[in-house]
Amino acid sequence: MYWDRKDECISRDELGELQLKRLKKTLQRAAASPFYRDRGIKDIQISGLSDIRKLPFTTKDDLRDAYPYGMVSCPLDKVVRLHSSSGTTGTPTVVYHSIKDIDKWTELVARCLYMIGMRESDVFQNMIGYGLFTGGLGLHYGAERLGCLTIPTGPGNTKRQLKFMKDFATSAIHVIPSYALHLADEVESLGIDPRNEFPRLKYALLGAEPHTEETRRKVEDFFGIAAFNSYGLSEMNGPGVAFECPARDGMHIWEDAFLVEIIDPETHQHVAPGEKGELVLTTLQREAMPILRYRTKDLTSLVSGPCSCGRTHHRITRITGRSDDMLILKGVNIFPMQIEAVLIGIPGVGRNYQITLESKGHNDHMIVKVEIDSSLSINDYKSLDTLRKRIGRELRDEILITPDVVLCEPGGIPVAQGKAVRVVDNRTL
Ligand code: DLL
Repeated sequence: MYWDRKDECISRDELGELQLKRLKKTLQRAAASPFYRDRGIKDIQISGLSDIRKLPFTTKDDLRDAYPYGMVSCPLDKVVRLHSSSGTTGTPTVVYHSIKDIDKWTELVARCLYMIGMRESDVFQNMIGYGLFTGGLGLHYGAERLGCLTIPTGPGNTKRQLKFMKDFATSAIHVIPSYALHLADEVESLGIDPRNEFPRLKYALLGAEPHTEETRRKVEDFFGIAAFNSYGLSEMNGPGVAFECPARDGMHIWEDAFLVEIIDPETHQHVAPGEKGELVLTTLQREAMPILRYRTKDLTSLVSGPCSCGRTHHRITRITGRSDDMLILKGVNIFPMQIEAVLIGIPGVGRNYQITLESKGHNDHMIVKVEIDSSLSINDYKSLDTLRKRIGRELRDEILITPDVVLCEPGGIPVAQGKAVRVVDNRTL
């Protein structure tokens, strides 16, 4: 029932001791990186876990500022891999891993998969992006460690996914929730009965973007399987940070690998137990690039009571949103500022723009409405067409998603009374 009973069912007292030991070691390691050296980490004394408050927060901007190597805390010879957060083509946030780091990450993912019931006899089809994104390789290594037959299809090419699912009798799929629904649509439009076509399919692992209980249920009912919520972020390895157990009442967050805090995003104080706030995480085992008190910006709450599965690690509730303006479309992280930066650089673009997100079928879709500047006429169709195509192309290069671009006259977008409303999210997912 457990991948590693000792670690997963450790008593809370023992876990506290282990965390303190690992936190001290982490600080020693972090102090060797230029970034944390400049922050005076070396001089901060930690005698208990509550002293974590003495440490500074780390943000995504810090990671960008320290690019490329400012946060590496071991000789580069020991670094074997880098990953980056999805969606950024500007200065990315890069995370480095040693062999040991990859091994620990793999163990955490294997622990998650074993927890939901997967075993070496399973056939695992990994429909998530390989490459800089952590979703593909992270799960791939974990599933191989378990001994599963692991099929690295990556995302897209739905017809081939379905063929492989049938031909190889796939029993577990890893998929972003919006793509799972798209897959269901495709099966339906082909007139296939999923329960006959994929009789061995048992599990869907859903992660990398927010989704509702309703989406989970839709996936489960359509395929006749169990779907599990999987949470992670590249700064903390990627997938394998928190995962649902069969009780599916919150995601166990692996506290032997991450120190968990929930803070009020405004005051930065810890919220009362069980209250919603921003998740802040500290790596406890990372060798190549320890990260202290990382502001994930993800909003959740901690469930600290015992779980029927017997694991002692606390759980976090489904992520309900973010404390910043990051959008996640088709699993890709996008900041509205990236869009603004592209638009500003294009001659003919006016003062105002607005981003609308919609659900098209089960897919997310982005419409970017842009005012033209007064040097252009709304009747000059040829110039407008060239401008529209250029905006589409440059946005695609930056955010990796092709939006619909709609041009309008100067003043065509209503000016908000207070803060500009840059994003209108009409998605139903
Ligand atoms: O999305 C890692 C991952 C891959 C997780 C595959 C799960 C499965 P990033 O690209 O760095 O890493 O994006 C991390 O995605 O801060 C959340 O805002 C969001 N996110 C990830 N998983 C979930 C989830 C990967 N289950 C950011 N529910 C995080 C809601 C999620 N949001």
